[in-house]
Amino acid sequence: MHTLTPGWLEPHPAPSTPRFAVPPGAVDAHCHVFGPAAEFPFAPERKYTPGDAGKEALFALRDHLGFARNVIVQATCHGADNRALVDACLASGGRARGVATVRRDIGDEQLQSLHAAGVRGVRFNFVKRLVDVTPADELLEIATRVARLGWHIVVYFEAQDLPDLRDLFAALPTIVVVDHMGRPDVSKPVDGPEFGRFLDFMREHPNVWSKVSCPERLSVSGPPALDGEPNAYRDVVPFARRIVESFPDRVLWGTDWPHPNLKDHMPDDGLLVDFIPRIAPTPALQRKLLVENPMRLYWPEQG
Ligand code: 0GY
Repeated sequence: MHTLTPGWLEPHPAPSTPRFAVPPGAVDAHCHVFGPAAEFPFAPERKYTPGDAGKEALFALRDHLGFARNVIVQATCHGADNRALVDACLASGGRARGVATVRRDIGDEQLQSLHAAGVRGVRFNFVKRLVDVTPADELLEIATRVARLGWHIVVYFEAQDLPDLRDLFAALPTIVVVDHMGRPDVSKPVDGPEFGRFLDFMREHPNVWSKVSCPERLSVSGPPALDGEPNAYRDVVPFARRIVESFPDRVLWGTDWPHPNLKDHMPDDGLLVDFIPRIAPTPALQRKLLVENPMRLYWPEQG
């Protein structure tokens, strides 16, 4: 039995039914599975130890919130051991695709078998509290190999690190999907230089997409998505909405269930879904964000 990271918060036990009905075929394009550890042990090099959050609970949440599909993203607590992710994708009956973590020593046959399971991308994580640094030449080598499979790269970094990383990102030969808007400091102005740098980066690189996810992680002022709050995380809205309206064909949305490493509160996932029409205010934008864009990236054969 693992000892959980002190202060670890479990996902909301009874998420509300969203008031916002997601369009038919909607995709939750950012979520995770953790373990169960007895079957899929966590990686020795992990920086945190979560509670189990397995595929059954994820698929039950998908159905409760009204989503049709999931994109399951490998979390750092499982390192480059993608077994829990693969197991969940295979168990989903084609309703989940995956984003894996791989190292440069992975064989071509292993890559093929990840593809067969439904993996369509690899995640490079640059958040220092989550991972040790991987050298840029290793990342470029991996990106070149997975590009041949038609995969893309998902990158997770914090806003202040973009200037150091942008040359590497610009060299990636694939679509590049940025997690959680590049983690802007939402206490700064939406028209200020830091967020402007991110918008410029997207403008200059048509292969860069953004997940407009995780207001619960980015919000400074709240209020939290709890107790029926209809106006949660209002400081994040202008940032996400700006990206959705500027780049409507390059945005994705996800719950981030089971919300690793939150310290303050665990959001009601139903209220997180109610956040969507505030950042994508028209049915056309909602369809792009929740259906057309993720289908193009993860289920292109069904387009
Ligand atoms: C997220 C965010 C976090 C964790 C991970 O792979 C991970 O461990 O992504 C975080 O702690 O900010 O996207 O789930």
